[in-house]
Amino acid sequence: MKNALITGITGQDGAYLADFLLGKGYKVFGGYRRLSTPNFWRLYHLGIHDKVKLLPLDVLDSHSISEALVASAPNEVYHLAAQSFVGASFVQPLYTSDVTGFGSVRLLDEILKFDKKIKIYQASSSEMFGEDNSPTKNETSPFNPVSPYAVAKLYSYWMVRAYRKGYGMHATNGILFNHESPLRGLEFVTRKISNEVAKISLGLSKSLKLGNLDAKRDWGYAPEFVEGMWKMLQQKNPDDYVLATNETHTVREFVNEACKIAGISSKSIQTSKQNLRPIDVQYLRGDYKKAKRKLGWSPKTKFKKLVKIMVDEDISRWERWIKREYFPWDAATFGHDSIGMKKTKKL
Ligand code: NDP
Ligand code: GDR
Repeated sequence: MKNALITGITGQDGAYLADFLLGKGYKVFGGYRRLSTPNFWRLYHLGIHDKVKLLPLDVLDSHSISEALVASAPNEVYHLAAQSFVGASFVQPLYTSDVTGFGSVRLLDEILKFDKKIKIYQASSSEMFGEDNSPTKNETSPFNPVSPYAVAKLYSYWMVRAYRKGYGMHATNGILFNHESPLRGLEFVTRKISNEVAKISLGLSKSLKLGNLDAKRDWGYAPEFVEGMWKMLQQKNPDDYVLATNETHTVREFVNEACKIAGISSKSIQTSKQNLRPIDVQYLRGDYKKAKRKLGWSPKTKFKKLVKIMVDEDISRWERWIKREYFPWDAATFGHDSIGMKKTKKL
């Protein structure tokens, strides 16, 4: 039996990857950072909270990383932990550099000291390509990062390559384009849309305020992308791979499709300057030919199906909430301004 350590197991990808690896017979250890209120809803949602071994691991703290390595003795480490929200990286550039940039090096260095044969996956990002006019991006496309998040990710990307070449470590960069799901965090645009459109359709909200509606993204389905991460670490040699769908759509198209599915008018969608970034990547579309050729990986869920999965699930959750059903889910504790919330009894 193989052991896997996932940093950032409480996030979208961490939860899906844990589920996938359990299905492959792995013993799964998950690093989480201590919060005042634990954030395990995704693991409960997938029914795997008691199947994974949770270990305190904050990438700002090398000691906690080395303790987690000793406790898990991993064959494979999936490094997913990050300050992953591009918008927040403009407000917290130093913190983002520390967590998303230096955090990876703390991990690489502890692995080098502990056992350099451990295979490592680094969660690199399409955001690293930044502003560039080429129609699609692959593993050889130039990087031109424009956000503090992307700069921090690019630093980690190069450090992974330096440790790979310098110390012969099996360290791989997965350059993943946006991938979404009903487990996506509420601040990211797809889930913000699916959640609010679901509420509007049930009379629980009146409007949705967004930012740049013209931005284009290559959106895939997260459970398929975590399988790609695993495939990368099953290769004899480490390398870098793009995972994407090779389709691109505007935020506006996502809104329109979501409204159509929920049966509401897209007139209730507004834009607000508050949701604009100082600079935004306008266009992203990935070329996953290398992953297809070498890993046998291809995306199955495309744009319309993805939007439907997300909107249907958020409508179903809010319907259950209206019926006073309690289950693990983020949105119920997120906004307190909905009409439905006022109906709840005070504790
Ligand atoms: P999430 O934001 O859902 O998850 C991020 C995880 O990192 C959470 O578990 C979070 O914990 C954890 N984390 C944050 N700070 C620390 C810290 N200081 N120490 C330890 N853990 C920490 O991201 P995703 O699951 O969507 O993405 C996974 C990774 O892939 C990230 O690195 C992201 O940047 C990258 N990526 C994501 C893409 C996507 O489209 N989803 C595309 C390309 C790259 P907590 O729950 O406590 O906040
Ligand atoms: P992104 O995802 O920045 O691509 O990073 P996000 O969903 O935040 O934004 C996508 C695009 O939508 C535009 N947008 C808005 N975004 C948010 N969050 N909220 C809004 O109200 C809104 N209105 C318009 C954004 O400006 C942007 O153009 C994600 C993260 O998962 C990263 O960790 C990952 O590396 C990249 O995807 C690939």
